[in-house]
Amino acid sequence: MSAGPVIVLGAGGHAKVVIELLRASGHEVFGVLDADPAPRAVVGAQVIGDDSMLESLKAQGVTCAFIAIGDNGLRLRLGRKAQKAGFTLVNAISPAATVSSSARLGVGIAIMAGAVINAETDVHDLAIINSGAVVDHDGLICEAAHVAPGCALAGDVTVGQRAFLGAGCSVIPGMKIGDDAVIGAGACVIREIPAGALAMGVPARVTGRV
Ligand code: JB2
Repeated sequence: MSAGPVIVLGAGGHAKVVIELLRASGHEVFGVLDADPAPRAVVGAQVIGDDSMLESLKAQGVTCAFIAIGDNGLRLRLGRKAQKAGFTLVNAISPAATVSSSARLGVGIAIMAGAVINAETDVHDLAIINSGAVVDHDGLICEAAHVAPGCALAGDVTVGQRAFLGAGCSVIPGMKIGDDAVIGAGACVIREIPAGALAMGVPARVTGRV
């Protein structure tokens, strides 16, 4: 499955995982752009410059991009910027992930190995469903949210835009986690979490604002 070569934005830890994922899902990685343009390899893909190269890449026929940056707000901004510049955001979905045929996926999404997306779940643009995370039926993962490794979301859970669920969180059915909320690793969410709240613990309690 190749929509043409893909330029990856970001050369950090997340990019390592994403580049391997793109290759495993049949994409050719053209190269990497980073805020630090110093030439170097990221799991075998070359850093070729910074984001100012986007226009010249399009002229070379590179029209697909992937934003491989963990920061949710920055990933969303760069994704929209790349789309405005005429790039198609591809998805990076591990062949070792299980995605229901009734799930609805946006663009620019990473779904890592071992993740499970169950029936009639929506995953919006630029979200990350990290390794081994489970999103049960009727979930709603909004734009640029990140569900970290090993999270377990029961049915009908909403994760707001740019929200972050730390590694190993669990969430009981029907809960809503607001936009930009941050849930600490290992927390168990049994009440709704307001937008912009920081919550942690078992059961999760709001301890502040992000
Ligand atoms: O505007 C930008 C920009 N700003 C920062 N454009 C481009 N093209 N690149 C940018 N960067 C680059 O993103 C930084 O120079 C740096 O190389 C990279 C971020 O790397 P870092 O290793 O700090 O974070 P990450 O986003 O790759 O990974 C985080 O998120 C993942 C989901 C880490 O927390 C990981 O552990 C986590 N798995």
